[in-house]
Amino acid sequence: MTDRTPHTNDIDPLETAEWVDALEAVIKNEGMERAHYLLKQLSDHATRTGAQLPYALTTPFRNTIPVQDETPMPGDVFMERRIRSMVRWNALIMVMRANMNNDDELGGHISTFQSVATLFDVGFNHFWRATNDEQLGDLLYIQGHSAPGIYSRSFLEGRLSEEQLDNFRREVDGNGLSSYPHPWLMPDYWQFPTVSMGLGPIQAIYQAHIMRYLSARELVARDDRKVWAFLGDGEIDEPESLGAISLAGREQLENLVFVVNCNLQRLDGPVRGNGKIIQELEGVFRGAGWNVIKVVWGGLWDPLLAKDKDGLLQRRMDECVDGEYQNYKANGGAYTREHFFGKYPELAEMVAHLSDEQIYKLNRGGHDPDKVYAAYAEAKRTKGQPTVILAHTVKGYGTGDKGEAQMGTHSLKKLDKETLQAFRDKYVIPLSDDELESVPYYRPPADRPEMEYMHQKRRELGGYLPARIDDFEALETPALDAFKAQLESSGEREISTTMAFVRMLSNLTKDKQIGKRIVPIVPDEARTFGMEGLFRQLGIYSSSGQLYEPVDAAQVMYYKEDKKGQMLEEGINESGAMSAWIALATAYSNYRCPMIPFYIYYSMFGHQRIGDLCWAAGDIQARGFLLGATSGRTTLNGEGLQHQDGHSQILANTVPNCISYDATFAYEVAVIVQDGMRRMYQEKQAVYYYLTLLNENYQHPEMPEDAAEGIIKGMYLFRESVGESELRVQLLGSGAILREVIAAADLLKEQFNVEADIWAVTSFNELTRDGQDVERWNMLHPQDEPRESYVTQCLAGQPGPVIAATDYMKNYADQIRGWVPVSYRVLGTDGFGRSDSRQKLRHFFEVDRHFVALAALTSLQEEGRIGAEVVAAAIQQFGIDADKPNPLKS
Ligand SMILES: Cc1ncc(C[n+]2csc(CCOP(=O)(O)OP(=O)(O)O)c2C)c(N)n1
Ligand SMILES: [Mg+2]
Repeated sequence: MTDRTPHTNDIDPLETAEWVDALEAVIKNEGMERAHYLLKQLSDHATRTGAQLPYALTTPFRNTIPVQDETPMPGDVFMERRIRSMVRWNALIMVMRANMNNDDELGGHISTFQSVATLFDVGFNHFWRATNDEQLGDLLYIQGHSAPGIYSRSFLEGRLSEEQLDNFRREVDGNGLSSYPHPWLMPDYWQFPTVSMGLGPIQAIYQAHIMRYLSARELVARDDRKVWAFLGDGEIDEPESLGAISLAGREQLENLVFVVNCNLQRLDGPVRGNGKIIQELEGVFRGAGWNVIKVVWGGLWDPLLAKDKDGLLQRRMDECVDGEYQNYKANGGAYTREHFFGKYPELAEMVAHLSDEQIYKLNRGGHDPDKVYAAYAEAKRTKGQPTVILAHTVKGYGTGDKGEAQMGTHSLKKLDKETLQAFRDKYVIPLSDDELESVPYYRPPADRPEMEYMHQKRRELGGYLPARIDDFEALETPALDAFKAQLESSGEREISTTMAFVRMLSNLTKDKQIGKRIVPIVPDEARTFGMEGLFRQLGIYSSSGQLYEPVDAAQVMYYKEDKKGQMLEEGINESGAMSAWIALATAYSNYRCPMIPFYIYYSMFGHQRIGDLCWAAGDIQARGFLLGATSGRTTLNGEGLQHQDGHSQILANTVPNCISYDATFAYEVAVIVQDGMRRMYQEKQAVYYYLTLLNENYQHPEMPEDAAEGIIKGMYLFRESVGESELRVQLLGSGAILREVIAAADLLKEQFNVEADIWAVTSFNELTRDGQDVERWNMLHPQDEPRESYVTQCLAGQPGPVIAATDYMKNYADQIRGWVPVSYRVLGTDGFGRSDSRQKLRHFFEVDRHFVALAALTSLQEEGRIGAEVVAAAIQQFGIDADKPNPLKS
């Protein structure tokens, strides 16, 4: 198909034709490869002579795979169409039923699945293997709001009942179906939470990356398993969708396939009304090194394109913008004849023999199973590159003039009677008009050929999908004495909890049972945390090994990249590192190979920066450790407002199955990590851990006897007062501020004759969860002996008021107020951080030893144990400016 269209800027059309003819002759006689070579030579030559070549990352708006190269679909097209029609039907009906005859406003989506149905169907029938005892299956990231269609297929397969379909979005009473893919709610079914737009694509990329990592380390066999991710074209605007595609290109992740459902619309309107999303994405993905397969036109266009000798039809296809393409589908055949073909008389002539109906039916590639099959087959064959399939579809396909390509189609929840009838007719569902009154599902008897065909296809592919493996073989995790070094005093040596942790981690990698399963992950901060020793010890995973001699090769701890590297260095990319962590933290399910990932990062760039991934990690039942290093608003001293974290603990507690701790001493870190491994990998509890680490160096005492249980529960008596004084207080502290609390206790004793018991609180969050649980139980069991929260158990009967101080917002410690049996006063670091010394910052935020002591004296004054003048004197003595501004407002 030579483009002989006269271009206005063509000063010598004859010469142009000669060049084009010459190229055609080469293609015909010597093949495409030779043509490529010659063009490359011409291009190189032109560049050498200084010519500015036109820059083209995109190809014309048509299918990448020429008709003659399409791999033919092996199945029974008619059978598959009937199956697909039934899937479409039940998907529509379940959403309609969820929104009929009730005021529950349950929602659901019709139009998305109707646009993507063929793309799923071809995959389910021909490509996607399930996991079973013999094989690990392909991994599917399903476009979240197309879930009704996936349920619908499972219903036809007999995996879901009619009652379950009726319970779509009715989950509370059990036996319901979740609105979107949520492994937490359907642990045997959904594998990946995708509905928060953008999280599916980035997780899929890192899943494919981790798949390669695990096989490079010989933990899981490398086979031709693939990760398939379905995305909306609107979803592509999320930074997470495109932000990591260059990694996939660079790492040559041939085990990754993106399918972008380009129905040209998002929720409010067109994705690119004034442009072409498919063309834009072609350029973007090609630039990132992907194999791009455009599936733009269906087979009904093939005869027309074959007739397009002068390229005019192609030109028309190229010049139309997406807003116009939406119009053609919304307004039908006559409109398309007039506005699309009618622009050029030659094109109008070309379709003169077609009826309006036939013009309307000229289909888009994503609705043509043959074109889709050819694209999938090509993706499956592709080596050395990830593949993106850009499939042109129609949003609300089949829903008539109420839904198809309409602006508001995303929110369509029901069809009127006539439209439903038309939908039934279009898809030949054997239900009468009368039967339609009850908006019924349709499932033929099991012995019908369609049913047998569908089961047969899945048998060939190893079982049904989606399916998630919930169980795994428990690991033998180390006992506490494996961490002997951390349980002992550090003596004179001053270290940080980060250093203590890194030492533990290093030792864990040498553990005979679980060493190889440990994966340290960093986003370009290993040196910050003193982890550079691990570079050499473990090697940094790199699919290409190390192709250069590192500049520090002569040093002991040189920067060692290695094909079998154990450590993951993901660069300045917290979302990517977190996605890698999630893939490893769910390897127990997706690879049947439990891994123990430790992702360590600047705590401020964790829950705050990538909170939605942390939330998804809860949903997906990730098991592993997140380490928020350089934490504490006043403990990370120099860095300032954007770095000083005084709230990640609060954010961590928003994830229901995230267990969070703010440790002070090395032995606490050891107890928490040891117990975490036991709970997650031995007891198989569906939780993950968040632990804050500090960069302040100090001496660490030996673990007090019997402290372990309290460390895990959230608090333990660190030091009991032994003095005789009548004036007594209970001091609570966590993280670095526990040390200020200890200093305050000494101050109180020496200068004010106040005795203090000191409680180390490792987790106000865990204490709160326990307290709330107990309170709830008591409310529901009024006639039973009330239970007592752990906080109350610890503090009841202890003399004096209670004062807590942490390096976090006051809310953090304040949460336990309800279970503190006496007066309770809380200090914390509300407000924006800033750079200065720790001492100055702790004074500024009012959490240093002086403020702790002042708070204790104030509480004693309130109880009438000391006079106001004692407190006033203390303020003066501590050099506190009583009129200093509130740090919250400074
Ligand atoms: C992060 C995020 N923002 C917003 C939404 C709400 N939302 C759900 S679907 C949708 C439109 C999706 O359009 P597209 O990706 O093109 O999918 P289509 O339905 O067209 O296939 C929006 C905005 C969401 N789920 N997640
Ligand atoms: Mg869309």
